[in-house]
Amino acid sequence: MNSALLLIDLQNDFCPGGALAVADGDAVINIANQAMAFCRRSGFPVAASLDWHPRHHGSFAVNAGANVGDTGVLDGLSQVWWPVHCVQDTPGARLHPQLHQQWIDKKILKGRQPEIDSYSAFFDNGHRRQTELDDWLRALDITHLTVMGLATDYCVKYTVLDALSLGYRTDVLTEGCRGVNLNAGDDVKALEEMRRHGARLVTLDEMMRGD
Ligand code: VGL
Ligand code: ZN
Repeated sequence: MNSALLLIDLQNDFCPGGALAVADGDAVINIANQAMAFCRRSGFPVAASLDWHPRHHGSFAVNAGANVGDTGVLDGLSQVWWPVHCVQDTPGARLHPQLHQQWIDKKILKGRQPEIDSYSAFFDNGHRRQTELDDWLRALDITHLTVMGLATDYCVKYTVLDALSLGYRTDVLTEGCRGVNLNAGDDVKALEEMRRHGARLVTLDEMMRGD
């Protein structure tokens, strides 16, 4: 079985001090470094997604004239309004400085189209366009993914659900995930939803043992 590691949005804006900070978000950087070190020893490739929005992105509350955290409609799809975050080429959009990013084999930039959001690293939220990720994984004959990152209840969840529907055996490295939790417990619910759809919830030890 050919495995790959997929790191989701380990960017400054999702870490404490950032524009869309996830509580304890920076605690997962060390887990990502350990998981990447294991992958290098095992010959498994590492991909990382980055939320990469233009300044006029439609998901930003200020651009919609709405309040952060409320829900509205963007191009026909339900949309949570977010603070301005991960604007292309700004410090907030950079990968966390402690992440060993020289070990990343492929970066996937998402959320670049202003009229649609893109939580998943595979597709935009309307499943209208694909990123390069699936083609890249298929070219390497990858059948098994381990996914971790920020945030559990948005980008990790939608990436994992798409990975499962694309046919990947998908493990979620739970220690490496933290949630936005607009509502208390959203992270736990998201993990349960991923599990129900066929994902396996694993620890770093389990990943490294290869069970
Ligand atoms: C994310 C909200 C908005 C995420 C990205 O990475 O989970 N969440 N943009
Ligand atoms: Zn975003």
